[in-house]
Amino acid sequence: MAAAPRLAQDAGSVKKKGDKRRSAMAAYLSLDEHAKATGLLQVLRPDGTSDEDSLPSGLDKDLALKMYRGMLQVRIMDERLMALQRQGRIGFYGEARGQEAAVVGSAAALRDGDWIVPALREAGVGIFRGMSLRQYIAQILGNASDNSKGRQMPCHPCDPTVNYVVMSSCVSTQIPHAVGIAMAMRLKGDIGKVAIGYMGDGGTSEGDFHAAANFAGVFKPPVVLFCQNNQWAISTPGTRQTASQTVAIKGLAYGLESLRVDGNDVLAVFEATRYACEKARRGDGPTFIEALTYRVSAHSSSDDPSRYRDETVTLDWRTNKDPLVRFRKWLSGKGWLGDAEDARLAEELEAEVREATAAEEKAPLPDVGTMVDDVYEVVPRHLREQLNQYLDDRRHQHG
Ligand SMILES: Cc1ncc(C[n+]2csc(CCOP(=O)(O)OP(=O)(O)O)c2C)c(N)n1
Ligand SMILES: [Mg+2]
Repeated sequence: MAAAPRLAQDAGSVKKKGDKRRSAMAAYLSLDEHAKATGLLQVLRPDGTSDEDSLPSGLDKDLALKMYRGMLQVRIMDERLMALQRQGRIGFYGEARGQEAAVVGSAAALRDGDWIVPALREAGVGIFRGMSLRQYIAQILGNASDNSKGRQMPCHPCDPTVNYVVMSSCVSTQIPHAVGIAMAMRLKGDIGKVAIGYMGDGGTSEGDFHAAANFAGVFKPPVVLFCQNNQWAISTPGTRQTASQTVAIKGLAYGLESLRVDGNDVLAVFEATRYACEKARRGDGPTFIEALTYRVSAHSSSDDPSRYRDETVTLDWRTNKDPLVRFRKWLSGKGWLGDAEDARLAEELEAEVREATAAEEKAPLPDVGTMVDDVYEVVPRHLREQLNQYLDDRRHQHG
């Protein structure tokens, strides 16, 4: 898997003769279950060209530019926040660099009211769906505006206004939650919405993934399981992660329709996720999606990948397979994005991150009293006593 990702099954090659108007997705869906889980859906060619009739239906300039903006925002936000970590202004950061197409393509297929159950690299999904940059940065700083009141390590945002659930650091524990949320929605008659549960390739080796996939297969709730296969789980490459032919194929054993898409092709990711979401909304059950991409950055600000992997491979993905470059070429080929507009957009997004950071760095830390909030309906006596003792000690120390 890691060493030699399977080459794209060009959508053109699976079209039948005289079937010119079939989209790449429609052609892909006509494959048998095994072929869908082992092939690779592509809409954009690696050089940023496409066949006009292979494009997602309803894709117009507004939507395409919105997706591009979302991808560029993730890129710029990650660069800026990683720089802040290096300056010692935040404690930890995990980038989604090189994975922006998987992040934003899937986010664009969701609707308001859907539930988003992320892993580490999906903050861009929350932001695309309406979580504010200020809230994301407030959480990273752990200040008083943070919805979690500074209790989580950085990069664990949440936002109830867009149903963006806080991630758990424990890999894959979120997948049963996503399936459970979908089952609960159905039980409550909350129909027409989906829960999407994200994970990495490493996450699919955890027992929780298998328990969740089993529940999804048996009970068929409106859930989409979405794996960003970036071919590394910290220092473990995909080849040591699993002996399965692909990640997607694991879903077949649980009775899940499983699709494998080029995760650096935002339109392929969008099409596959939209298909899975619409199917779930209709009550036709869950889908497992593997988006094949590459982690071109370190695992996190605490990691140095040059110690365990061949960085010439990374450089190839970074320079020749960048999802932003690929989509930008396609947009410019359509005449929808020029160099000047692109530069203006980047400036605007950089200013947004700078301003949000400056504002949130000025905010105070959460009040220490909030430490005992939210766990019990009424704060129990022993916690009140501990808090009071701490406040007394602090008063004595500081006079
Ligand atoms: C249950 C558990 N085991 C190990 C870890 C340490 N850990 C944190 S992230 C990670 C790798 C995750 O890899 P993957 O699922 O591929 O996601 P990626 O980081 O590549 O996006 C590991 C092993 C953990 N957080 N939780
Ligand atoms: Mg991974």
